[in-house]
Amino acid sequence: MEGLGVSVIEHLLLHQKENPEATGQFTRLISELIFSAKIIAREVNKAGLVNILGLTGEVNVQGEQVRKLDEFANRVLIYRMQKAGVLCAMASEENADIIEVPDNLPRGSYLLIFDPLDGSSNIDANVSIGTIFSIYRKSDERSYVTLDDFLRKGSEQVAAGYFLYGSSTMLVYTTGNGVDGFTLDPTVGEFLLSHPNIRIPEEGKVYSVNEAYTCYWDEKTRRTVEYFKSPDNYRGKPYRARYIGSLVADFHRNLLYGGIFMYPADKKDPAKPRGKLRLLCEAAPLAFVVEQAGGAATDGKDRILDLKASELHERVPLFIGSRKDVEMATRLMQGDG
Ligand code: P6P
Repeated sequence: MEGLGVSVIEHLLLHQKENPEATGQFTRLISELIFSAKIIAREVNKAGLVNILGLTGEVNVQGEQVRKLDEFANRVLIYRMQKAGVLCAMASEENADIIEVPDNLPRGSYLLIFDPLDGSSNIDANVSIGTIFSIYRKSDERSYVTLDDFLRKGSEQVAAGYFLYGSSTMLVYTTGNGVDGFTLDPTVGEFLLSHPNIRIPEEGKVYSVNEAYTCYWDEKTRRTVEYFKSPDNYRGKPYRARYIGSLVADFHRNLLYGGIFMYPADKKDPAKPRGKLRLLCEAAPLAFVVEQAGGAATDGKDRILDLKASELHERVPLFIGSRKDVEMATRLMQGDG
């Protein structure tokens, strides 16, 4: 029936036979993520109206000032996902260590890694921000969880995606059978299928990078970025510069329109020689999404999904987006361009 729309749970069940992950447990996991995102979206959308903006005065494991919405989103996700009965443990960008499900609560066989509110430095300016999530299945029958359960290759993810809190609230995710986008219809409180089978254009017209750091890049990085600004690239004209400074917003625009997002290694912070973005809760989930949409993601040398994290908050350079653009950037970063 026209106009009634397909909710994300209906969509998941419709494709149940294609999705080995679309078990009752997995559907419950996605449902709880959605419920959490609706609560977060409610606060994000009224952030300007209540005193939830500004800083808590605390600092998170990344050494970044924690804004109240960051903290709120983290608390909502941990609280709801612990009660969902589908996880054995989780990890948050905001927490130094893994978060186990308490013994008095039901457990499942999934592991969840998330960035509760990425782009938080933009919260006060009403710029789009997002929640990024990555889902693994526990790889052994042991009842207990260790850090090693999380230090996996991104290719082992069973699902990944993000919520984007912008002009509308969207959910974009994959279970390994392509990428679908859902938009929250606030009048019915449901995420409805709005972008079925998203495919990223093979080459883009946009490059996204913070060029304020040019002075901190090595020569290969500078040459790679210059390529996209030059009329001598394979398009024969410069790419357009677009950089929001909110990863989910920059990624989502490039996913729909085509383009490349780059956060290269730089020398601005000796504590972060591999750049600012995290492998497990940012690069790996977005790499799964972009590859399932026909794009690519590398660290300037290797495929992101082939990288095995050695620590929970490992950082990684990120070149992600349209396949041809990422392949060219990676060749240039290897001095082969
Ligand atoms: P910079 C936001 O803090 C974030 O983690 C990503 O959302 C965004 O892509 C990046 O940092 C922006 O970093 O150094 O350009 O301000």
